[in-house]
Amino acid sequence: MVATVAMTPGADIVAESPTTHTALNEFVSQIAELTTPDRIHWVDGGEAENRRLTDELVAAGTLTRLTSPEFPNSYAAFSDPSDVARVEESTFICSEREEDAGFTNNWRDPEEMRRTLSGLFSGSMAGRTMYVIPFVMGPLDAADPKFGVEITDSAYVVASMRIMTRIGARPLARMEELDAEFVPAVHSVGAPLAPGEQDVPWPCHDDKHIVHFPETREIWSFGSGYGGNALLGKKCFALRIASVMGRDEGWLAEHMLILKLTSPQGRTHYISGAFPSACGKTNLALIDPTLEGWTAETLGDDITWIRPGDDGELRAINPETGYFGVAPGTGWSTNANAMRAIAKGNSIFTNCALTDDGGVWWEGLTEEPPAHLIDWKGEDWTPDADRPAAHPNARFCTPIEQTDMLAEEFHAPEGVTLDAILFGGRRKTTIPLVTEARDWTHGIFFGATLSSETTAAAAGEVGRVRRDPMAMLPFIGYDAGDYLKHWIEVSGAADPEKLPGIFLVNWFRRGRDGKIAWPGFAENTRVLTWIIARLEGRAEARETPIGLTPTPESLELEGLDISDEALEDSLRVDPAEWRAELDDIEVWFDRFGDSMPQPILDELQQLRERVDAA
Ligand code: GTP
Ligand code: SPV
Ligand code: MN
Repeated sequence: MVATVAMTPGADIVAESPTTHTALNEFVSQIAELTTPDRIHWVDGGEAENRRLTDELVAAGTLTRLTSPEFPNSYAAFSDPSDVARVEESTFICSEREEDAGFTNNWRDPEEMRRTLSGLFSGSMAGRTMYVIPFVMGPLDAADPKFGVEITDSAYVVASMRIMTRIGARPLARMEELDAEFVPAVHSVGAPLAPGEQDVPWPCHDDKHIVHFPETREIWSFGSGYGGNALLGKKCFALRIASVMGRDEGWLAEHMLILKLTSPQGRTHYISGAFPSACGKTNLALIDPTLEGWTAETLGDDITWIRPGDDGELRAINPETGYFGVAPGTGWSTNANAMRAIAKGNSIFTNCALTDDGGVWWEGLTEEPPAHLIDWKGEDWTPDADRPAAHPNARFCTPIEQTDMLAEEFHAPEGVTLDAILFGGRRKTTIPLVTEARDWTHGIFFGATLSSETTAAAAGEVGRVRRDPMAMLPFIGYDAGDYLKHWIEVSGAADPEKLPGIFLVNWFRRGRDGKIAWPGFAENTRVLTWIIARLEGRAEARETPIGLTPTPESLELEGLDISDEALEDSLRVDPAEWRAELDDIEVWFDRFGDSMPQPILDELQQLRERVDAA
């Protein structure tokens, strides 16, 4: 395969291209003409290429090679301090009609945005290499594989995409064979180099634009090199654009983990869960059950595509192949499965701290910090410093195949049948540990009203309660009311008997002592087994105005370190708290205007009546 083409005057991009895919060659030619890179490199995704790119990134100072045997074949990256998380304010949905973007998105007129983008991207790759990354989201042998091509001027993005999804020669060959459509995704850090100009380790630009054209299924990202802003297969494609594809084709693209649980009797259950960013998906996806005889295996930790199957069941796949997990809080005591995967190496750590022995460290990796570190900003750090050593949104990027507990169904293009869907948020008050929905519509109401305190995963204030429907607030690529309608419609295409149960969970509620009441992490096993027992008709539940909650006796609590008060605090349904919650939900629903589906409004009305009667 042709690797790199120098863009000398008169270079024939199409003749030098490794593919006969006409639309792809046209796309690459157009973007090269617009962004004027020095070279074009077609990414094959192989070992040799990766070695060369990482060597170059080390030479450029973007990556630091880790020498500690605890992190084999792994690298640390440090971003510009201004480029550390998704930028929701600078993320745009440019549908033809404003109402198709809905109130949860920043809408811009597509024509106006195209003018802005052609200004921003014009010459933006000068002095740099333009990488062409063919990729597929989900297994390559899927019935209808979803291809994309990311063009980027960041080798860090190439190395990260190689971990996060299936890239390179194989998807390209299949794309060509099928003459398949692909999502064109253009990414530039927005830092052209003048001849002879010295590069910086983390080039980026203050004027960030993360742009989606839902009708033409295009992505344009400018100015950021970080995570969801730059790895365009992830949030931009697999959630925002895929949600629009799913709306048109009858499936769902969701911000969910997928977990397989096997009971002591050998019965298997598949559970997906939507929690907002930095609210516990990766931790739950990698749970080590604390109850005898139960085993957990994972299929995914961030994104799930769900389609009605041939027999009326809902089937789920993970379109990704890696973790881009929150590092702080990840350690042997909280998430040993993640640590085991990380220990196998082949990882990129971004905005963690460097240890003196050539490893990385973040808050929570070990109980006691090392005596000296280089913090994520490159400064000396000692435990008496009054700032964290790793950025709160520091991430590990690690291949999912390094997970010991990976379920073999991860590779199955047909996916797995979901038995339960969890919606969860980070709430200090109001929301009990677990509540079962009475039926599917009630469950969609749980999703529609999901709320959480904001985290460091996105730029902006941390700790403010915001509504986050299905944990998809920053990722729904179209009108939020239409999205809820689509959830109702997808269930209509399924067998009502086979619909998964829906449960609202909250690991973060505070008790009367002000501390998080529920031990959480691995002990969430006890919530999962209650959920499964409910699905199998084996567990008691309390009828409350908001849904079905566990009686203390129905939870398997043996061996759990929790006081009676803390347990009561985590399970409590408080009518006064719920009256305040209802007022807030009403304000939230008003924002949907006419697009809120009537069945969800009816749920609110019924909840109001039940709470008033309590
Ligand atoms: P994104 O990758 O941003 O989508 O995040 P995520 O939803 O995968 O969240 P993750 O599992 O990485 O957890 C984020 C933070 O929540 C970490 O600091 C965890 O330590 C904390 N956390 C996760 N599960 C629990 C839990 O059960 N209880 C408590 N108290 N904290 C938890
Ligand atoms: C999230 O914010 O939900 C993430 C991290 O998973 S990012 O890839 O940056 O979107
Ligand atoms: Mn996420």
